[in-house]
Amino acid sequence: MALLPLGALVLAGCGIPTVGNSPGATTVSKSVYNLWQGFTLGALIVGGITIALIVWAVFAYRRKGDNIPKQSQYHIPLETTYTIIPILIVLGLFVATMVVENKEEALPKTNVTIDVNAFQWGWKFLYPGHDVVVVGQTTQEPTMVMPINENVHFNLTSSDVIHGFYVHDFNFSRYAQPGVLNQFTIRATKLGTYDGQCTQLCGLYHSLMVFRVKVVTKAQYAAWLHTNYNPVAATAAFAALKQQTSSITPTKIDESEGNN
Ligand SMILES: [Cu+2]
Repeated sequence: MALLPLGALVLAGCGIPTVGNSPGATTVSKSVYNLWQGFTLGALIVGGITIALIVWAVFAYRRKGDNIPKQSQYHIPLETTYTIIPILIVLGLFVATMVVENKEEALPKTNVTIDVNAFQWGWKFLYPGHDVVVVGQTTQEPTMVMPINENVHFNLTSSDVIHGFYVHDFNFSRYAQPGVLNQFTIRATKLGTYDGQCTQLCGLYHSLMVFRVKVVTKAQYAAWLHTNYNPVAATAAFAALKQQTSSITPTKIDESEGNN
């Protein structure tokens, strides 16, 4: 029984129901999806066995007379079993979660970096080293462009209050907090345009704080950077961001190479 959640995780590759989620468009979104499947199926199996045992006990041991049935308290082997099994299940869930979280938190070295800055009520996407900046707010939602099959390092900050950077198809959400630099790496594996939005109620036009993420090929990405080259706007945007974030001490980047 302890292996149930892990077994479900392993089986997740072959025709397991989606249980309300999808594999998404990144390496990590797929791991999160498989974890979700494992947790849900584990819960269904444990719940199913528990309900079956309750129903069986209700019918098999219903009152059959006035004699008190055989009592079996202090049954050490039984008590040990029903203590150890839940501990093993929790350990299995814990380890599976840790494996996926470590994957999500990994910061492999990469050449592609995007600075994301949230503000009331919009988003700024800056491309360091390329003099490109994309800004959009409320009714003019911005589109962040990123290359496929490439580890993209994100530096997420906020100019004012707490916002949430959330992309549904990435199965990923992270706070954008004033005074904090949140770093993460995303490796997109599917071309397409995905919806993103702020997930922290941040003021009057929170609901309009939406954006798009467009995953393109490497050639398209290079061409896009070239077309959007704007040193004047980018220099001003980088200077403004630097002023806001100068007091933040960034966390160390993992020096190891490797895929996210
Ligand atoms: Cu917001």
